[in-house]
Amino acid sequence: MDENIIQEDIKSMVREELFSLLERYNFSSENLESILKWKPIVLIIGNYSSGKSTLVNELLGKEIQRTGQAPTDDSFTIITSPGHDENEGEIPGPTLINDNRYPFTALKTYSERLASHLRMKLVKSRLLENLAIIDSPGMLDSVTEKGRGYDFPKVIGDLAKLADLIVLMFDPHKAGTIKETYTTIRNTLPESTGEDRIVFVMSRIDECDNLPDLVRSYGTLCWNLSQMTGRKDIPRIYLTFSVDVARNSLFLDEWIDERNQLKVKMLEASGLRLNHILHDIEKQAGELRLVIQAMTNFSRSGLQLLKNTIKGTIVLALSAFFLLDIICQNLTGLPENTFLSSFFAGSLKHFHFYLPVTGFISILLLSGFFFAKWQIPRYIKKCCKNVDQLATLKNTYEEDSWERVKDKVVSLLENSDFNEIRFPHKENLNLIDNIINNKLQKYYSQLK
Ligand SMILES: Nc1nc2c(ncn2[C@@H]2O[C@H](COP(=O)(O)OP(=O)(O)OP(=O)(O)O)[C@@H](O)[C@H]2O)c(=O)[nH]1
Ligand SMILES: [Mg+2]
Repeated sequence: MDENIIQEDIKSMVREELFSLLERYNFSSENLESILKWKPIVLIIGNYSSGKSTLVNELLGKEIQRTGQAPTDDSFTIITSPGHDENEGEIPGPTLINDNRYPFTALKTYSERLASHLRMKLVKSRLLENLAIIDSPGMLDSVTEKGRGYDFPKVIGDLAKLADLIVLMFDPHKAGTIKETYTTIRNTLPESTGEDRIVFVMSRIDECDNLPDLVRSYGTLCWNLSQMTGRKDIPRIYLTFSVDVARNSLFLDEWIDERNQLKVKMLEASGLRLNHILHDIEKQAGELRLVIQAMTNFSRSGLQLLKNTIKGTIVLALSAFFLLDIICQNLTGLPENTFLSSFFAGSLKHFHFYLPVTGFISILLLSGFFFAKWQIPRYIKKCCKNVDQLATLKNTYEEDSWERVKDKVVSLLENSDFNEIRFPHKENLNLIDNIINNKLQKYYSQLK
């Protein structure tokens, strides 16, 4: 089936079925909405002067980005083609983050400094009709958040969530030793994207004087990467150089093809879009499911508590019905004839019901009051304290997801009352199970 049709189908399923569930359980739908609403994205990040902008220009066959030795560009530039009714030109950051047509509104939460270091360039190019490329400021060693004026790794993380492919560039001079690169690889990327969406590149290899020099740089990068990612295997690292600016070197012929393979990989990123969307939906739906499951367990035990209370109340109320007048008679001498003695004597009158019925109703009222004012708040408090007991976790993936969402469950519980216990969470659990087990699987099978 055509990928656009599948994407439209997924979009309407998510908007019609998943968003209302997300909202019900206090999840934001902004992340999913962002990836659903726009085109595929390739994000290029890496050391300053590693050749990011050179690669962009080469890919597009035009000098779109400024290049140069030393940190040249400290802005995020989103490059894509103009829409049907638009012209080539530039959209400044402040406009971009306020325009709902684009998936960058989440960047509003950062300081104005980011908006002034963000722009979109609209460039007519067939390659960009269904693709956007983000060129980013080079990663540096010495800056702090204060220096940049915004939380750089966090912005990279937010853009990485949107991106279908992330090209992470190094150069032989600084093979994985830059501090911001370290933070990004160690912390930011694992939280924002899957390993399969990252492409590692060592560019400017023509600057290695000879093959042993290249091997040393490659080895250093591999070692640094293994320290940063904690992975035991070495991911594929594209060894490339820009033919246009490369120095002449004898050994380059061997690697000339890698640049083309890298470019093809970047241009094919749009093909990864559906997989990315499905993966994000699955992750979000999985987290939502854990919350609904916890609320279902909360509801089930709460209803069990209600049942037990009702049972106890009925026993107590019946005891009060039959025994209250007997107790009163023993204590005060009144009434002269109790309900039971009149019943067995066959002289039952309506006034014999007064005390029993009063006792019965009083117990019902007291019990209702006790349940609402004491038992329910105590039960909710206990659930908040032992929130882990509400989870039903099948594997380590779910255990990790639970850690991310359990605060959400606590906050739902803290704001809950008896209505939350009676709410049919089980029905929502069936809905989310249907989305995860049937609908998403159907879409995955259409991709194959
Ligand atoms: N020899 C050689 N020089 C390159 C290569 N790629 C880029 N350069 C040069 O390296 C310098 C930095 O390239 P840029 O493309 O500006 O690097 P960047 O990663 O965008 O840098 P920032 O925007 O500052 O982070 C420029 O002078 C490029 O001409 C290459 O493969 N070989
Ligand atoms: Mg640049």
